[in-house]
Amino acid sequence: MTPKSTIPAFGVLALLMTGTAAFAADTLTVGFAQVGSESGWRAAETKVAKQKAQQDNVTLKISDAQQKQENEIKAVRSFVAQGVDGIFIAPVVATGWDSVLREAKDANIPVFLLDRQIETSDPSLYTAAVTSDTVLEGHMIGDYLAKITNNKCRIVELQGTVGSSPAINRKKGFGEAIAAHPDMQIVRSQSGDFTRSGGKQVMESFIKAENNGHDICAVFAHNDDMGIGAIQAIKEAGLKPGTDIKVVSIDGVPDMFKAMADGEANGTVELSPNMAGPAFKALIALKTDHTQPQKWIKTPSTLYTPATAQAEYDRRKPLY
Ligand code: GZL
Repeated sequence: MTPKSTIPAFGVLALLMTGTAAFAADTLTVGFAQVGSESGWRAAETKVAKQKAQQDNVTLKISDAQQKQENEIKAVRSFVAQGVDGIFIAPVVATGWDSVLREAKDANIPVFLLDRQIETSDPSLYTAAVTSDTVLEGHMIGDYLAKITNNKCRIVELQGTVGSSPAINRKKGFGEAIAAHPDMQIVRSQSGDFTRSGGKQVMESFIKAENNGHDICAVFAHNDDMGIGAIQAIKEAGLKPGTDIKVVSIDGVPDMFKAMADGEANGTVELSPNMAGPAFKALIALKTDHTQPQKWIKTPSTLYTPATAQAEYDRRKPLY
């Protein structure tokens, strides 16, 4: 393991030439403990991370935890043992990170959180989090559903992974938005674990429990993949998604734009898959001139509706 204080050979050349310690980005190695490949958005995040690493000349090592925290923790320990220059974690759940983050800190390896937050007693255990405002996302899609249903709707909710920050926060934001409207209520809520199959299975159970879906006004899915699974369940029940049952969700993956263009869904809030890009930039700045990044590097959240769906689908498809 290279002691963190040494400057790699290439860096020495840079030092001689410029007289200041410089880390050429191609000397950086980053370990990325990725959640898994549970959704189209997650796959896009991984794809973009590889593209950004190439652009920034960073050596990127990605581990797929298959949505298990113990696998992510093992991966972080392995990255520490390898003496990487930085560690990215997309924390599958929000709790249980302090101990392994302390090991990274003791090894003087900066940690960046990507797309999800953690609950910790010591925020110094990570350098920065690159995420969207997931409470705002829930609020935005809740306000939009109120608008398209004239503030009256019996809603079923497909929650994301239990204990994950986006599931906790999107539920909070959506609940705050509909609390303003007494005739809008969530009548059933269950986790579909951010997957299409999970969304479909849970939606099938909701439809059975709600008069074969005739008593459901809308489904709010914490991500597009569960929303797409719900669309399949609604169709198999002989109902029209987008009209008999409104479909709103979050992520902005191409298949959700396609569903909106086909009249089978009603709205989504886009989540940028580019979380690694800002993290690479912040890590390089930290390594080259000790610039401390903001603790929260926030990515934007944008509402999209059927009005622009086809054009947005055409624009996004190549990225995914
Ligand atoms: C949200 C991100 C979520 C996506 C899902 O920031 O963590 O995880 O919304 C993914 O598609 O599973």
